Parts: sequence; structure tokens; C-alpha cells
Amino acid sequence: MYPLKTVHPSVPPFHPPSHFKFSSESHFSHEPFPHTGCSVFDYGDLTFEDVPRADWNTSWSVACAVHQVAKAVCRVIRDGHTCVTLGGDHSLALGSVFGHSLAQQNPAVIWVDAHADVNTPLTSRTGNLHGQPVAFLLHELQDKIPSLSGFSWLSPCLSARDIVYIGLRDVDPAEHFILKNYGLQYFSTRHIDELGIHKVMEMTLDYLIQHSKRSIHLSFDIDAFDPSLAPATGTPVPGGLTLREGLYIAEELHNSGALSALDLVEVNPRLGSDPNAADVTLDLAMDVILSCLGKVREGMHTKGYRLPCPS
Ligand code: 4U7
Ligand code: MN
Ligand code: MN
Ligand code: MN
Repeated sequence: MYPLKTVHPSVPPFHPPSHFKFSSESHFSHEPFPHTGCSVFDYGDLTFEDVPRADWNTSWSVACAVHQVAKAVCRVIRDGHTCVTLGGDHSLALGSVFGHSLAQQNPAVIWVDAHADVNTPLTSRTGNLHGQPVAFLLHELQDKIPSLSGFSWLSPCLSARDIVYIGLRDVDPAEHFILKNYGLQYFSTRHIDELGIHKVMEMTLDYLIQHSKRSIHLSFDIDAFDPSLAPATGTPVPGGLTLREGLYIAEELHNSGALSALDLVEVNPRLGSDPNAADVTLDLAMDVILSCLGKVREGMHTKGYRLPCPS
């Protein structure tokens, strides 16, 4: 996973500060991002300690890794730019959302996912931390979260009213209890069927940013899409978003002008039954990122464009 930094062409070239700790292989590219008018600075991969396979899902190893993500995301946003973090599983959002909240007061979170990821360590039937990040981030659930090793740096930074889910269709009973009893706003795929994605986005943005100038954090789990479009992911659920619905969400968030951070998570190129699974999933993830950064489906042209005339 690695955060990227985007700047608009009018912004002078950016040189990462020397105290910014990334791997020695990091490279900084000033290449323009295709179709978006943004420049991209690739901060390179974060370096993580090698963890024995048996410890992969232990809280300590995840906590150390996401703490690094938090610090990196905070730095990129503090510099005033949009931070793109690529996963990796969704537990990274623990770090990216927390890091965002250190850099900017009270960000709003839009969680696009088949799942609510709001299990607590005590309700989770799988033990997967990527099914729990929202619970760790919510003030209202703190008395339900046991203290886990490695997480002392993390404190809750979201209230139930700060988050909207889009795309839910596989919600565990305890998660459903939490959504209902703590008043979390969500649009399941049934709500999208009923209202249409246009209305869902209008209601989402009205609810989160109508009366405030807060920034938006989009945490986009690729399994929000239908598995036929995004097969290379760990927990696919049938009946997901169409390509057009996913791109519409991304375009609307770009149009809001408030998007400060984007996680694109749960892409796993090793998964998926046919040989094209990884490629189609990666292309789809790329499409979402480009749309968030300004790519439009109707096409675009540069300001000074002139039609060629016959000589
Ligand atoms: B993902 C699950 F039980 N709810 O807690 C769990 F169904 O980040 C799935 O959204 C979590 O992909 C999925 O393990 C996490 C399960
Ligand atoms: Mn998720
Ligand atoms: Mn998911
Ligand atoms: Mn998953």
C-alpha cells in the first residue's frame, strides 16, 4: 500500500520533506496522471516489519502497519493535497481515516462497501480486523472495544453522524444492530435500486457536507462492485454495484471539491478464478481512482485547444 500525492498543474513541483520516512526505493514522479489534469507524486511503498505468517492477522502486526499508514496519510494531507492509499485489506482505513483526522478537523467518511466493517472484536465471527475498522474509529462504540495490543496510538475520531455507507448487502446481525441503534446512515444496494445512485449521492452529500466545509474521506472497498466486475477480492458478494454506479459515486465526489483522501482497498491480484481476474479488477480500481481525480466519461479537452484547419 502506498499513499500518492496529487497536485494540480499550477502548483509548483513538490519535493517531499526529508523527515518523511518512506522506503529507500521510493521514487517521486512528476508524470501527469492520465485524463485528470493532476500531477502525481508516488511516495513509494511504506516499509513494514516482516511478520511470520502465523501472526499476519494479529492485532500487533496490523496495528504497527496501520500506524505507519496514519502518519503517512496525515503528512500528505497536511501538505494540502489529496492522498490516495492503495490496499491491501480494509484495516488500513483505521490508519488512513485516523491520519486524515489528525490533518483536518472532523472529516466526513463515505464507506463504499458490500460490508459494514463495524464488527467489534467481541462480535466478529471471523476475527478479521478488516471487518472491524469502523468500530475502532467510532466514539460511540469505545466502551464495546477491548484494548488490543499495538493500538495505543489510536483514539476514536468519528461520530456515528460522520459516516455514510453505500453498497451494503452483507451485514452481520451485530453490525445491523449497531447501524440501527447508533443511527448510522447507510444506503444498501436495495436503497440504490429504489432511489437510483443520483439521489443516493445527493442525499449523502447533503447529509455530510451541506452546512459545513469539511473534507471528505472516501474509503472504497472494491467488493462494493459486483463480483463479475471485481473478481480479484477476498470477500465477494453477489448483487453489487454496476460500473456506472461506481463511477458516478467517484465523479460526484470529485465534483464536490471536498475529497481529501481516497482509500482503494481489497484488490487482491492473487484471487479470482480466471486468468483475467486480476487485470479486470485492477483496471476497475484504476477507473475509480481516475474518476475521483477528475476523469469524466463525456471526455475533455484542454483550454487552448484549436481545431486544425486545412492549409
Ligand atoms: B471487508 C465479515 F463475517 N463481516 O466480519 C467479517 F462476513 O473489508 C466480512 O469489507 C468482513 O472486505 C469483510 O469478517 C471485510 C464476515
Ligand atoms: Mn471493507
Ligand atoms: Mn467489503
Ligand atoms: Mn474483504
